Amino acid sequence: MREVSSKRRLVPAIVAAAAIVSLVVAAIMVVEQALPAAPSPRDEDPRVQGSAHVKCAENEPLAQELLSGSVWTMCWRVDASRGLVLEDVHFTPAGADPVLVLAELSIGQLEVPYDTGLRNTEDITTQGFGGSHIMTLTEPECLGERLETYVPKIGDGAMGGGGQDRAVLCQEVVDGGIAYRSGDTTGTEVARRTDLRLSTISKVGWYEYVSQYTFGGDGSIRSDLGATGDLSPEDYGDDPAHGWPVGPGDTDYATSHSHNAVWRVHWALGGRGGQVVEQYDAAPTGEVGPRAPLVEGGLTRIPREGTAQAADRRWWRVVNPEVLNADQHPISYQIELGATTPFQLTQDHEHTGGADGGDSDGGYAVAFTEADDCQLYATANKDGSCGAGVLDFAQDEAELSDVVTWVAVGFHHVARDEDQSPMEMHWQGFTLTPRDLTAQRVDPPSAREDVNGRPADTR
Ligand SMILES: [Cu+2]
Repeated sequence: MREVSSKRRLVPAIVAAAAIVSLVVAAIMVVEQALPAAPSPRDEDPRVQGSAHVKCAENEPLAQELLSGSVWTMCWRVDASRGLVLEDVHFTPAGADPVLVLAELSIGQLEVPYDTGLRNTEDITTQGFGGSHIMTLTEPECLGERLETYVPKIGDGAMGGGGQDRAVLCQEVVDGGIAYRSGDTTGTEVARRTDLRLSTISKVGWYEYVSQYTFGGDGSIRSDLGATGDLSPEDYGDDPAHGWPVGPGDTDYATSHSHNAVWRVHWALGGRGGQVVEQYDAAPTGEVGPRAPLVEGGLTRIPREGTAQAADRRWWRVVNPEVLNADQHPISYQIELGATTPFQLTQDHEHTGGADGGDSDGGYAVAFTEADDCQLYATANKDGSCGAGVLDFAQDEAELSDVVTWVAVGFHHVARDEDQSPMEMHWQGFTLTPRDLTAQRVDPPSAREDVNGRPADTR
């Protein structure tokens, strides 16, 4: 884009010159445009796949073009424990080559401890979001396409018991609202956006959970867990410190509890391996400038496995330093938690602290571990030989390259009268946002195609 900008600055001179000169210059420019662009490091990198034709082990690949002209492509399957598992997730920005973003994305645990201390469940490892718990979808649950896959009746089907093809995945294109609006003296640029939304419903006890992944036309990935169904009929008391009265008057205190969700995000940005993790922090320096307080921010590399806490103005990113966008910036994705309820997984109590930046009680907002196909669950990991959970996985502080991020997002549920009945859906989740994946927004309107950096007329 820098080359394009410098040509633009030539335009007034060309207009002012003699007609024959401008014709010659224009001819040169046409020839230049017809030549293939010099290959960028991204084009040369063999790990960036030349097309998003993914091969999937179980189901046909999903592919969806959005209003921005960008395309998402990926594989999907249903795991007996984790439910919906998305694999080989590619984003193709409008007019550009596909970029592999994630090797895999799924939930890694959902525990629901009750505030009285009398009950706790680990829904993913004891019941599971797949198998008989994943619901067949009907029209009210899915206005888009309902996709079938084989679902065993018992566990993963290894013990027999049969199964059947059922429509369990919803693929929808949803309105994402206003993508941008920007008016100036030459006019107003405005566009809406559409997003690809994939969802499943899993019934676990009295709760019914919606696993929802929203792939934005802008390259963003939003993971959400929605909870509906009904309050557990067994979990009522009379202590206001542990519940909220949902019956008439001072009766029927539904016990408060937490929905502690941890997602497992296995990165493959620009190809598997070679991923670098960084934490960004910014803080006021204490100095005050002529108009405002000074704030300083910057990146710190997280070279090894460990955990990290949320803090004001803090975020993390996973970078592939070998793959550059057209601005010569390394491509990356940012992990954004928004405001969430912090928690400590019940099974992590025995641990004394995180390996890197975690607080003393073992809780974390995000954890980074080196990928291991045996390390699938944040707690109660089924194959104990490689550790019981995230804190075990991170304990040897291995160097990070093939990175898995564990994202912990809690929801402390204090019931209210409106939760009966059925309960209105409540949501918790996080967003992965592209940072410098492309040199500009993926779909600039033609009038803004040359805006990349400080506008030339203000320099
Ligand atoms: Cu709840």
